[in-house]
Amino acid sequence: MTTVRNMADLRSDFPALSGTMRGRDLVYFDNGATSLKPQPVIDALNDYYSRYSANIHRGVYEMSELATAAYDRARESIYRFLSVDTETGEVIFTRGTTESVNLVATSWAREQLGPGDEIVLTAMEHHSNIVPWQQVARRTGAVIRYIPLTPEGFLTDEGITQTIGDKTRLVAVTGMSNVTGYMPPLERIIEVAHRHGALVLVDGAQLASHRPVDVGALDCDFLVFSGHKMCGPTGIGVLYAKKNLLESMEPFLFGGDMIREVTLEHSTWARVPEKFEAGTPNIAGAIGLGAAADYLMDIGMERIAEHEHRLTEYMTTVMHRFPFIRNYGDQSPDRRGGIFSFTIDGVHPHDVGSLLDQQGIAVRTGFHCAQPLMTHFGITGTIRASFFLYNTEEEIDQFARAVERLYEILS
Ligand code: 7TS
Repeated sequence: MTTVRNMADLRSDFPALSGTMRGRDLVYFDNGATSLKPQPVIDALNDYYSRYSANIHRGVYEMSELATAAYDRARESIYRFLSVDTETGEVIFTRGTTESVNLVATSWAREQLGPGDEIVLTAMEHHSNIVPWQQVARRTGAVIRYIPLTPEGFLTDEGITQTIGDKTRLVAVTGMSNVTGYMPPLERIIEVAHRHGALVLVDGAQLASHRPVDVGALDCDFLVFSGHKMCGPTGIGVLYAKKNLLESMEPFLFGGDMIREVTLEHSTWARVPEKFEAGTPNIAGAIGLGAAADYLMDIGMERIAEHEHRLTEYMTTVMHRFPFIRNYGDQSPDRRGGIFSFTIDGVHPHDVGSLLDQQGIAVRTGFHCAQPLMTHFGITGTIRASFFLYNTEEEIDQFARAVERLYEILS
């Protein structure tokens, strides 16, 4: 474990931050899309590829044993990251959030749901937490219901308790909106769902990288997230699930490594988690993700959350000085992650994004894979600045100056 480090010193861990974009010092405000990678993660990948890039679970030689041990250690890092009780919960490595949702949709929902059963979602979900459930509904006859949103894009207790009922079998909800940063009251949703005998899947794609998550305390049945948004590599992610569910579920993919015994006629499955990790997994990705989780835990997720909280408050103060911007999902700070989405009167978000790019500032513009939420707000897109541990108030000042200048040019 490292000693407590000054947040400002952490910037030197991220090689990309000393680079430029369009000839300017990079200001990276697109962490909602993916995060930059710190040197320990790059080193872990490099180490695997240069020293022991053997396959796992099959070698009788040292290099393969090293790779297997590193892969297993990576899973243990995720256990610690999520405070998993391994008696009752398990972590499956997948390609990312999207694949994890599809795994649950295919292996649990398609098998378990029938006509009239209800799947409860919200209209603020990322498409990857809507489209797979639409497919489940189409194939099983299950019905999708949405917890209503307030005009600001929030949930109310009334909406939650009136939408989740005895027909609900699954509630799938984001832990943090990737558009507004709004964090739904997960504890309450889980309590209400469980009271009605329904399971809960939390889309942690934004939450897990920015807030401490304790799956035992939360008591969610499934939690999904991606490595690349939390300082890890692309192509690797996690499905956490309660063990009894995974044991009763059908495998998602079939092939090598997930079997116990194969005959010409039939096959039996390995134990969880191998049952859900068919084929050669993303070994390097898992090792990199384990290093990312260790890195974040060394800094402390609470500290990261506090830092982003300060940045978001500062951003709100600075940006609300401009009468020409409209901020979406502005809310009480305790329900808000490090995301600031806005539009500028009379200006297309893409034009803002392009001019910011010329200043070396990376943001995302558009509908952010959340078209139903855009429809709810009556807009086609926003400009989104999303923060992480390495962002600073100076960068926000620079951003605000750039927004002010471009408004003069574009309006
Ligand atoms: N759920 C949420 C809440 C997300 O923000 C994203 C990605 C996903 C699911 C899908 O994750 P993936 O790793 O499987 O693609 N969100 C974004 C974004 O906001 N900008 O780019 C990707």
